[in-house]
Amino acid sequence: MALVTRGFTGRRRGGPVDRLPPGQYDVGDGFPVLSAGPVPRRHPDAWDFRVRGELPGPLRWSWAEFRRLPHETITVDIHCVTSWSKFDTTWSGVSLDTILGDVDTDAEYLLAFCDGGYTTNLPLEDVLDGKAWIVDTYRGEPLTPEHGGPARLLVPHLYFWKSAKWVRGLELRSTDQPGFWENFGYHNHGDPWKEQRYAGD
Ligand SMILES: Nc1nc2c(c(=O)[nH]1)N[C@H]1C(S)=C(S)[C@@H](COP(=O)(O)O)O[C@H]1N2
Ligand SMILES: [Mo]
Repeated sequence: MALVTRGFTGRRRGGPVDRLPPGQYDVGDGFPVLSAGPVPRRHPDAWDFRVRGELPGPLRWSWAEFRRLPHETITVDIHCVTSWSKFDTTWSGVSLDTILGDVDTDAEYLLAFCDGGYTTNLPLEDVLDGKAWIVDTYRGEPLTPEHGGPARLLVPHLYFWKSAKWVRGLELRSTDQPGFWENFGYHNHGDPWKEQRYAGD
């Protein structure tokens, strides 16, 4: 990608300043690693992805089955609550519209669960209609363990703590249950454009 066009390629907004939510800075080419604990290392053969909770029966995909689901390539800006933002990150993965497309549910929320025990909660309306993916590829390469490989959730319109690394599944719920950081005082929703960093913001 040509560096000279950097910042002028935003689809939603015109220039780099307009792409930076309040209180954020552009981290540039760096890609910080932020994890609350050790990096779980799981071989894809021992990985599966599950949808459980409020649906007629649980769903499960092995790694091979997951890899065969239709993948999309997404280029998005990401925003960490610790104030770095990174423009034009390119991922490939399966839309949650695909994962949840045939699910008959009255649930309005989900709790993503992960290897290592991390969780994060989201309203379904924040993950449907092209807003969230389970990604297994970053810049054309398999997602590294540090950044959540074999697969992570990607919800780029919310602070990056909602993009759960090492994700193993989604629990569909009729009630909202705060996840790991949400229980530690971070905002329940986490919209960077509204600066929803901490509970009460
Ligand atoms: N499982 C898990 N997912 C996680 C985290 C974590 O500690 N564990 N940290 C979150 C936070 S706070 C951020 S900013 C991003 C960091 O992703 P990165 O390490 O790929 O930059 O992952 C999010 N997903
Ligand atoms: Mo974060």
